[in-house]
Amino acid sequence: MSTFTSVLTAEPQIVRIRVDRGYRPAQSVAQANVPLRLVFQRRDAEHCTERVIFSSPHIERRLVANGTTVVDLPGQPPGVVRFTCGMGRYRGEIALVKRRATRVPRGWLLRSLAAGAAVIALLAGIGMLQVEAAAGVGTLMTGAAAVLLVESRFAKTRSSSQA
Ligand SMILES: [Cu+2]
Repeated sequence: MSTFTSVLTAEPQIVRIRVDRGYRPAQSVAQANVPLRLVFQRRDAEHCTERVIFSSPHIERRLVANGTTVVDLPGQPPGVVRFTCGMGRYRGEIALVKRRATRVPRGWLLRSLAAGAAVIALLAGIGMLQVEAAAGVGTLMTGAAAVLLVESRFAKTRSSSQA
């Protein structure tokens, strides 16, 4: 299904970060309260990036030069986890966000979008389309489309974490 049920499993979510005289991406978003697996792919052998230090939990790890190091973090409440290199020169952060509390079935959203389009077409057809009404329906449709977009992004995150 297209809901967030997969989040409830014990599987960690995975964020890949390339380390090459800095962190790419320097900013990531992950879900709060879900274990987080960071896969650092270090492409340099700089002394500077050898160690990575996290703000929460307060841990430090050594990153293999020109290799991959996995760092597992526990599920944590919403907030920002910051990490830096040993000297604090390179910085990165991961925003932990709450997943949507309610499940919104994709079918319902698609029907809402279709209904919104139908209403606009109907009102336009009988010459009653007011600017405000069109704006209101348009806003609702944009909102529904945004939810679909966010949902599919999370779905993508989940599926890539299975790889
Ligand atoms: Cu450094």
